Amino acid sequence: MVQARMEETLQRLLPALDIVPQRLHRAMRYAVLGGGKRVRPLLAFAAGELTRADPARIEIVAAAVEMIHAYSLVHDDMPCMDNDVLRRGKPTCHVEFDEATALLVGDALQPLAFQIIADHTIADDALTRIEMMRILAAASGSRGMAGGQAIDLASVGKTLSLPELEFMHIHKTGALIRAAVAMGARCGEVPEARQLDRLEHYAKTVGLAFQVVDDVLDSDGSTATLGKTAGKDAVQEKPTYVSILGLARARALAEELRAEAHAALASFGAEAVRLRELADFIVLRKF
Ligand code: GRG
Repeated sequence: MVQARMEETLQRLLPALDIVPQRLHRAMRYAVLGGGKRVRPLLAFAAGELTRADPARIEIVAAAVEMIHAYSLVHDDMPCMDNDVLRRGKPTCHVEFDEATALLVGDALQPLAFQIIADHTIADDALTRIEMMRILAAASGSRGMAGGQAIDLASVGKTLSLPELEFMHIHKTGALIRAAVAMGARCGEVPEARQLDRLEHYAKTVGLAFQVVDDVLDSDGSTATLGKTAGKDAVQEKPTYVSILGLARARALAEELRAEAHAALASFGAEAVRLRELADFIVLRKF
């Protein structure tokens, strides 16, 4: 099972608790281990399965993406951003430790993600390995996740059009999801450009679907089930798919995106079964 394997991999790749500075390492492990759906690792494994990649390679790529994701959640929860106290059913990192430590957790997890990629043979040739680092760096930076977060922070209390909302989410949430698929696929036999295009389309579509469902769950789910504070978007006056479309149309959009994701995989055979299952999971999940 991917989740159990990821837990073991992340345990191994994170600095041990007895290494100085112990408190920072404890906080890094707190932020990464023992929680989360591991959707990005699941996507990396599913894409790697499509290209017959060695799971020992995929787990490294998946761990790198998950470290970037975990850092983004730690920073997002801080008082200067979303100011939340609950994440993955536990107190957020800055609540459990302190703000300076939470900041440092992000500062340290980001380079660790790139270090583990550099330390392991995740593809046959050096150029593909560099390309994978470039994909992760671009997905994380100001024209990817961090840029999407900047737009998100700037849009509080504003009305966004649907294309503007989509632009924000393609960056904030979608970029890292696309990177997980793109990197997972590159761990194996190099896919043809046409196959990569189809995978990219799939990843873009499930990335958006993920966010639409996240908005639906925030509006419709409970804090206990989600493990994070429900109903926050409305309280914080954040534009969401639910605030723009209403709950029923947001749900319908998620279904349309699920169908589009399946269509993007139509030319693949049984090797894409996990990617199809994940498109279903992302749309049908309740947490
Ligand atoms: C701080 C640079 C920086 C970026 C933060 C990801 C993000 C950008 C903010 C998180 C805020 C948020 C609720 C985004 C909506 C979608 C999302 C990424 C949810 C959290 O991801 P999950 O559901 O979390 O995969 P788990 O805990 O399952 O890993």
